[in-house]
Amino acid sequence: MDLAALHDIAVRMVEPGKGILAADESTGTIGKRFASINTENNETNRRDWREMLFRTETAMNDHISGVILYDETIRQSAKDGTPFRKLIEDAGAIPGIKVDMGITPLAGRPGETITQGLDGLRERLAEYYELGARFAKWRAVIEISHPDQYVGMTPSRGGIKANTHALGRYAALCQEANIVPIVEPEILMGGYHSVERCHEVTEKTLNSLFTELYEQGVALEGTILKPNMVVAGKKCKDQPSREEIAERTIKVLKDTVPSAVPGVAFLSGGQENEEATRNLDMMNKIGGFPWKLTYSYGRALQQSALFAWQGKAENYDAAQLAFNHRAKMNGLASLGEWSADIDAEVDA
Ligand code: 5MM
Repeated sequence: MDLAALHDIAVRMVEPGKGILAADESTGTIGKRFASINTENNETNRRDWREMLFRTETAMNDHISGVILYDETIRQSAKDGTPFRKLIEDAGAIPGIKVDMGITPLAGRPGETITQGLDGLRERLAEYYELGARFAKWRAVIEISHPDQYVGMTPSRGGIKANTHALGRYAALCQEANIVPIVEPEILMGGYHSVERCHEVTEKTLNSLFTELYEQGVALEGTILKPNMVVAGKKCKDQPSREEIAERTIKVLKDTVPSAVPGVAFLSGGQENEEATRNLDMMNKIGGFPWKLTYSYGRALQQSALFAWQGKAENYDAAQLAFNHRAKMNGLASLGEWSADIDAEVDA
């Protein structure tokens, strides 16, 4: 393991004013996104969509530090034959790869899931390194049960432990292959739970995660955390203010994440575009923490571009404008320099 090289990549991934584009939707997930714009989920459409993103110059050059790719995408080329890897590198961004193989029910723990993909991971990582990947991503999914459910409430201690253990094993294998691991324990934000409950579960999960990373010999200097923000479930009646979200998220991170970690790149998790930008901005306006706080958004970076595109070549420019805009706004948020006025003005 070359720790200096891993640290260098991790620092570049959270460079000020930049963040990560999560374009690693599996074929099923991209199908759901395409269904929302009545576009067929075939290889040509997936290629055209992602080529449009990777060729958006201002966004890619100025606001995207790295792109998380899916297995199909890291092997794919643009229409003119240029490998996607090269398009990304030419924009000064780092190619990354999703290596988890999705979730399956966790035996013995009804209502909980475990992420698959450890078998054969050493060999897959070696191949992905050859294909140009310098960081990877593994997502664990933690779901909070309904507040009225007392028997079998989730997540259980065992469920958290199983998922964070897998994240630790994945991260150690990545570093052995000189690939920076993004560790993503996502507490889902659907549901009725309160912000207090999300706070409690996020704290337990991150505590367990950093214990696992320590016990499995993972070097934190070469690791990036991709967590959820501390929010209430979407169906909860009492929604916290942006100040409360920012303060609780910073508190949980300070209580659990060692300062050796170079950066925290949040997932958007179903937040509205502007909401995800605004919450990140608020945290950076408050400041006073040892790590860089930035974005690793999928939907919150892509959604407006997807709707502008509608699966049609004639909407290419409109889609690039929309992607540029969201990337620029999130770039500002990563510096604590965003405002709703700038967002509306530049959008217009
Ligand atoms: C982009 O979507 C990623 C892959 O999801 P699937 O394995 O379900 O296809 C996903 O892991 C994503 O990187 C994170 O959830 C963050 O994306 P959002 O949209 O929540 O910012």
